[in-house]
Amino acid sequence: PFLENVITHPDFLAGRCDTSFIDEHPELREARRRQDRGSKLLQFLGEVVVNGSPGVPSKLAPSKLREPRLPAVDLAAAPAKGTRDLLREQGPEALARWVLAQERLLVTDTTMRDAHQSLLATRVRSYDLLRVAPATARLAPGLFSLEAWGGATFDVCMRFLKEDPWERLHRLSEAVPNVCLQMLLRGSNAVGYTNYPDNVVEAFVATAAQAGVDVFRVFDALNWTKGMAVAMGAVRRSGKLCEGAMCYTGDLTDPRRDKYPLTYYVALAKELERMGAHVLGVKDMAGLLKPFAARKLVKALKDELGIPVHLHTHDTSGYAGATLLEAAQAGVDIVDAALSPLSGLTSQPSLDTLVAVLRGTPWDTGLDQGGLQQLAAYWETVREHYAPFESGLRSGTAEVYRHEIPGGQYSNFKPQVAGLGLLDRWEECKEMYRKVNLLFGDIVKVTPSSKVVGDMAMFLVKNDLEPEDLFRPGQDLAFPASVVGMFKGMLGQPHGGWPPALQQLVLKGEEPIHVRPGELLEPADLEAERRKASERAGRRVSDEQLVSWLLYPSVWAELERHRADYSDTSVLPTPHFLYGLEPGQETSVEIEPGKTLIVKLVLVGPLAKDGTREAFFELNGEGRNVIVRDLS
Ligand code: 3PY
Ligand code: ZN
Repeated sequence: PFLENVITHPDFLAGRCDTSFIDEHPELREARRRQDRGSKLLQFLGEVVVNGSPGVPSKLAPSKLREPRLPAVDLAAAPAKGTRDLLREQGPEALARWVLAQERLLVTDTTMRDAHQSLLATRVRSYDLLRVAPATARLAPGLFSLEAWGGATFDVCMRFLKEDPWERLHRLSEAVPNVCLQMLLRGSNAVGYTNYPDNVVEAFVATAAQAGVDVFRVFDALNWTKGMAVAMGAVRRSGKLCEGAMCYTGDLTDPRRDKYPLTYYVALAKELERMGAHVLGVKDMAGLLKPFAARKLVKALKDELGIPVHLHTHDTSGYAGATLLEAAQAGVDIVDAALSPLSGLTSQPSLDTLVAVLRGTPWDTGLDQGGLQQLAAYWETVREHYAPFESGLRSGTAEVYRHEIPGGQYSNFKPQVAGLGLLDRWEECKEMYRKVNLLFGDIVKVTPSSKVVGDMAMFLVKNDLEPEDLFRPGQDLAFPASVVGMFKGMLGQPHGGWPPALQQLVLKGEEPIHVRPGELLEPADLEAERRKASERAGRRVSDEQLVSWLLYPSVWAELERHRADYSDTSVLPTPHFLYGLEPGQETSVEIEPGKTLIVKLVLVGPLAKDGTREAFFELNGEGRNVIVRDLS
């Protein structure tokens, strides 16, 4: 079987005749493991049927879920050329010049990243993304980019979805050859919640660029440009497009909120341009940029910059559509939007609506309404599969201007609050988030600084404290570790510095740092780390796996264990991955192209004395049973 495995491997078929890929794919030697995939998947399904899927708050009946209808497109026909072709052929500067030369408004579709991060706790699986990706390439080739990677997806992919984010990226990259794939990169925090050594950030960027990311939107959680330099430099060296993003907070229409005036943003934008950004991103992560503020901001930026401006906002207020229109009229080059079934509320405004609204105007996007509609129909059904992850927010609300919680955090903050048993104090938690922001000196709140504000808010509510109680003599509080780290300077420096009294209180005499945390962190010893990860995995790990290990060692190790126990469960259709099967229900699982398993759950046996149950399946018509410990 080894030889057969080797000569049928895609790398071999693609003409790779050096044998190094054999070392990179030790599974070739594991004929028995491969043959076992069916049993492993049955074991997984049996466990989901008996105990539910970990991290899924409630169970839907999989037989009641509709099958998403894929757009009818001819996949044999090559997709029309797009921005990705331009980037590959002419490089990032040419792409940026091309953007500036477009009269139409260009659009980034965020459905595959921020939209589901903001509405469905980042839970959309590769299965659902990849099925529609080839149709997306053909129905919307005129998009500027598809935001499909980074942000919270990297972590959630491994931690909850038990899939490899790198595989997601490779397969998206294959499926969408024509439209730039965009990712969100948290500067020195990469796709994590803490500063990493510079060489880890550099390795991450180089690996992501090679695996298929074309546009890197780089930001810093405190708008501290020093914290962005390493990541931006790495992106530029990779030959991909560097979007340096500044985060928007405060309110440019309110003269009393004067900490972040127009001059602050213009200076920041010019600094990012000087640092080598090919495009300036305006990242309005909470949806605070009111329409008339957008007009003012975009106009000033277009007057002052020589690079394109790309606006990202959230529709939590319900008015983000107006913000996009004002921005378009003020000359913004690119805006973010999401296909309608995953738009609105804490997500981006509706892409299909934007296209319809601009039809026939000078900003006409040129995107095909019918094609977008077909894609939207698919996503409408997919969203139903993830109903337990909905945040419960039902309408746009001006409350966002008060609490300022980022859209991408909202759908996570609520489950965190629930996890602490504070859901009945949800209103108080949102209000405390606001108070903590003011306590911290009115800071930029975006991952990870937003998480710190959330942690502190939950800490105060849980302990029945108000911000002013912190300064009561005799209080000796153990602040959350994330709060201590941020006040120590481990996420960089905020505009205007930290409030000194609070900083002293939190640090309890410890000295804060003022340099870039990356200057103090020892570079990671990449080869020693590779050896450690390889030992864990029982094989030599690739560069990609090494990066996963460097960023999330225990989460990655747990994913490896999951794969060893259950094989690659990302092949399971979402209703079955999340909710199992019902007795009598049958499904087909394509475990690799052209190889399909037919799985039927026959019944689940009674609870045995040893606390287990037997689940009876049919696998390709043959009876199979698995034993599952009942955890209830
Ligand atoms: C992220 O960092 O994941 C965000 O979406 C920030 O807005
Ligand atoms: Zn966002």
